[in-house]
Amino acid sequence: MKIYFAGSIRGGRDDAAVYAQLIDHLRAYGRVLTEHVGSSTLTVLDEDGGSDAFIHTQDVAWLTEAPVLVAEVSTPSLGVGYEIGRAVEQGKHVLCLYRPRDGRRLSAMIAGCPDVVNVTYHNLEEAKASIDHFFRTVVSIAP
Ligand code: 6IA
Repeated sequence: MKIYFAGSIRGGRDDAAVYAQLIDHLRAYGRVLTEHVGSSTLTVLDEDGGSDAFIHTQDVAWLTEAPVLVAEVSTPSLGVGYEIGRAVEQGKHVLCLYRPRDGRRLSAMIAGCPDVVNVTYHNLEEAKASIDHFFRTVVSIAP
């Protein structure tokens, strides 16, 4: 199964290490098309990925290929929100993982979307267990 993992890039790289761990866990369920999102060397100003138009075209093609989108949404990102919206419109299975922080709330457009499985987690073990539950009960596949 192809899996699209979404995480902040230009929105900020504070959670890059979390993305890498989640991507690693997702590999038990299929091929993660967007492994670069977890890269420890990728920065908000990175210019090695091609033009913005190329990145957009490629990512939308990958999103269209994948029946599942898993997004880590703790660091707000325009790109991640856009990908979630397009995945919902395409009828994908969508899981959003959010780690609460003082003084912040997840966008109502994600938290209030009935077509998204929204999960709040506090540590990596909880996030991984939520991924397992999502694949078992929503996507109906085992690792
Ligand atoms: O607005 P943001 O940049 O935070 O949006 C992040 C989301 O958009 C991610 O989930 C990615 O799927 C997608 N995205 C944004 N920038 C790139 C990108 N840049 N490459 C691929 N997907 C991207 C070049 C990185 C390259 C040097 C490895």
